[in-house]
Amino acid sequence: MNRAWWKEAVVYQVYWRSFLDANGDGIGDLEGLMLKLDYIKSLGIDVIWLNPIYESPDKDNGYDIADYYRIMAKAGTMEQFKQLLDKVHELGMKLIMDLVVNHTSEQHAWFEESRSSVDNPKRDWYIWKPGKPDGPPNNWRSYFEPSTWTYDERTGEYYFHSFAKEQPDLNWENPELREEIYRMMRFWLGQGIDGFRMDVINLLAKLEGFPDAEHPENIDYLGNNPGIHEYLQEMNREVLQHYDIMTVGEIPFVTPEDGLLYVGDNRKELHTLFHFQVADDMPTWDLKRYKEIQESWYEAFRHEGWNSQFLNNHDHTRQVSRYGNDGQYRVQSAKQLATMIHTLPGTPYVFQGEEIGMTGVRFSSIDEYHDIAMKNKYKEEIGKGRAPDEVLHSLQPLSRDNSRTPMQWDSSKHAGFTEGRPWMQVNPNYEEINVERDLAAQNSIFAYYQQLIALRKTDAVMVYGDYRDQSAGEEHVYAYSRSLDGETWLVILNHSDREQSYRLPASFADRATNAHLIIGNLDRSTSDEVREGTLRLRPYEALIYSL
Ligand code: TEU
Ligand code: CA
Repeated sequence: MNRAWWKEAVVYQVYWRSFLDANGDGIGDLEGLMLKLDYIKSLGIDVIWLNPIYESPDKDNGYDIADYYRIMAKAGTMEQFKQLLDKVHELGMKLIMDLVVNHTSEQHAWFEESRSSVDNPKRDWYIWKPGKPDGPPNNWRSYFEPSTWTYDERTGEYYFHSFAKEQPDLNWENPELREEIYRMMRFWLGQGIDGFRMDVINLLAKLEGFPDAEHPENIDYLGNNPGIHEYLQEMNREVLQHYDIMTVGEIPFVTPEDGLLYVGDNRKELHTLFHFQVADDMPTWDLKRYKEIQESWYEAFRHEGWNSQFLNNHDHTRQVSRYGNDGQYRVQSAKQLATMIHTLPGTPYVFQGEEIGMTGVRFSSIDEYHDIAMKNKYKEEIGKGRAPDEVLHSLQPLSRDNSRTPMQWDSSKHAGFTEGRPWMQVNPNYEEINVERDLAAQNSIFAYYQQLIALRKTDAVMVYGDYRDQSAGEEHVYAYSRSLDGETWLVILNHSDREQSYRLPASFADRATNAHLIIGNLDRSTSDEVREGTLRLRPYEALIYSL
């Protein structure tokens, strides 16, 4: 396995609008992020991933870009961005930016031209089709709307959008458009950024002929279509290969085998990817499925390719609420999930607030939510005659806003996020869960993350070790080994709120006599139990032994 800095790195995702507001307008900003770089550094972070900061009407929180070369006023100025980048580099960290090139905002000048007439030179930069006599060109569903097509009266045709109607998809078949995107990428790389997180990058190529889908609700026809690898190889040739950067593709609907086509060493496309098998298959914790997913990705990427490990981000409900226990065992389970994410094969991601165990939220009215995905779905379901309360309750657990509430810095008003009125309500639990408290406490979640992350720097086995599941058939215990150059680590995780016991596999009997604890999330004073071969695990206990 080739070594690389982005394999050894730990990435921290900054959803800046909810991070820290420095000017009191209620919205986080670049200035606020600059004030907290030392905090991020102190966690041991190597790379910051910044969600989109480009000029945008903000229908989808910056994922609807109106100008790729400007920074939205809410975030700050280009001057501040340059300062931020310098400071990140001074601290020895790197910065990767979101690249959103599957679609733009409907307010992008390109789209305004494109929609103005059928023979505008930019008509072909987007996807236009005449409808069928009874409606849109096909029956596809979009992520955020019942149809991928919106009728535009000006020219009497429909335009295509994988997401909201305010987010028309670009037509990657057009070579001028592609060249224009590459130019923009070179501009940002020229500023000195260290890579891109590429938004839904596998959606660029559309299915030839836009045939009706048999199961329109699956929406998987939107991605991984023929032609995608040619685009990514061209992007690599034209832009990426000329820089020492990290590229991580957001790749929904991808299987491990197809994943390798995006990140295989000889493919000359991307370095690593986010797949969504966990998020899509596991609304709640499902250890059996999780083990299968890890196993199949490890097998596929064993000799080449590189995975990413995460359980939450700005689209997916906070992990301690969704996959752990955000009540009695919040602290234990937050540390336990971290132990897992940082020891599985791949680059680990920390989503802001995860490092203090921030939880999801249940607002009492739809008016307190902002997420366009949730709001559109709410309207659609109400339109079918369902009861508003019931719809609200059904959408709450996975609402994207669970992860978007402001960062909880301290116990002062609005959690120290803003001196103004926050754009989104803070989670009411901020007096109990906040950074100030964690920094002051011993054994905090934050301190545990620091220790885990530090291990990645000193112990290559954690990054490059061979993976092997050591818990086949166990219902609540996930145990696996990582081995490199004669060193073996055994990770043991109790995924339940009850005591469990775990017997070491017979093959470890000899080694176990020398076992010593590397880290654990609960007090454990001796290594006797593991040496004897059977461990009693307390609720959500996590242990790493060196054998
Ligand atoms: O998300 C795309 C998206 O919705 C999926 O990746 C989803 O998380 C996955 O299929 C699992 O179900 C990206 C951005 O992260 C999101 O915030 C934007 O709204 C969206 O693209 C459109 O740009
Ligand atoms: Ca602000």
